[in-house]
Amino acid sequence: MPKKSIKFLGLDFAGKTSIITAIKEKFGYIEKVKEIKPTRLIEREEFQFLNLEIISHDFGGQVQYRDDYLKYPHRYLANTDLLFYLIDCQDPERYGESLDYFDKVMEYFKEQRENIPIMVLLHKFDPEIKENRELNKRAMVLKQNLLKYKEFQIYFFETSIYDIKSIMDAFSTGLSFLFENIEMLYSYFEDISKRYNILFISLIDSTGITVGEYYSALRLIDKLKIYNLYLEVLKKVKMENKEKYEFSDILSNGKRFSGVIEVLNLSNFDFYLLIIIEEEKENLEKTISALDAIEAEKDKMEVIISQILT
Ligand SMILES: Nc1nc2c(ncn2[C@@H]2O[C@H](COP(=O)(O)OP(=O)(O)OP(=O)(O)O)[C@@H](O)[C@H]2O)c(=O)[nH]1
Ligand SMILES: [Mg+2]
Repeated sequence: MPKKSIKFLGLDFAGKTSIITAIKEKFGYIEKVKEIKPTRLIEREEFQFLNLEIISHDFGGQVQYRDDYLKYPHRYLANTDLLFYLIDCQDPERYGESLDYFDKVMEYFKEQRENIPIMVLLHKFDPEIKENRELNKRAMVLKQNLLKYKEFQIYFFETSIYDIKSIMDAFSTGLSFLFENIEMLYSYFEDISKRYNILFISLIDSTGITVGEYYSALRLIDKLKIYNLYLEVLKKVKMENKEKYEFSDILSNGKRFSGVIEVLNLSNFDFYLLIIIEEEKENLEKTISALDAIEAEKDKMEVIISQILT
């Protein structure tokens, strides 16, 4: 099985161990997160994601450890496939220190000519302060500061442990870079979304990591609603050992949607396929036949997944 090494870096107290815990648990982790102690040196963990063996490294961020990493960067940073860099956006007094650390880490990758994907997480962007102007201005400045690393593909995310979707989005996007042909799935989803008027389609692995998704003009609030619904349904599907689960609800614009979550086995891996379509008023049959038509596309999905995994 191919091995991939992912690393979480950032200052102490940035929230690295917290988000790793959130990713692992997905629900009911807040109490657990509150008990997390500062990480000593590096915590290594292994998990499987589709056909990849992922080795995750949580780099303790206290200054004595940072000094060590930067003194022997080759020992710590060589063979990285994907980097998550967390900045505590609620602590502007330490932005300078964090940018300085980031700079030194990037210096190493630059010297090695390792053009790895970098996910920068502006973390602790909590729901109740998301709209705060001061915070958004600061986030903008941070992003501008990071534009100078032109040779790298840097992606920004605003994350919070109080919004599991924000964390899973950042994590899933990062992992998707580990697959060369992932674009195939994206364009396929875009294509069927247009053909069947799909509002949202997502292929999720059995541990809750999104492999690919596509959504047409959905408001954030609706995305969150659908994601929470998905988590709930996921619990039910798992507990009741169901293969398929249908549901229906209302969007923030008052329109009704129908959804289905289905367990699919593609290329010998279990996935959940989540599809949301807008309900045709007084024409439920049309909605149902659209869902059936999408189901008939499974063979195509199988082909695409197998190509991505080779
Ligand atoms: N408000 C808020 N607090 C958070 C969030 N994520 C983590 N925290 C808090 O931030 C503190 C530090 O979290 P850790 O996960 O231990 O930070 P770390 O980056 O692993 O720290 P080191 O292990 O020392 O490098 C804890 O008190 C968490 O509860 C978040 O999204 N919002
Ligand atoms: Mg930690």
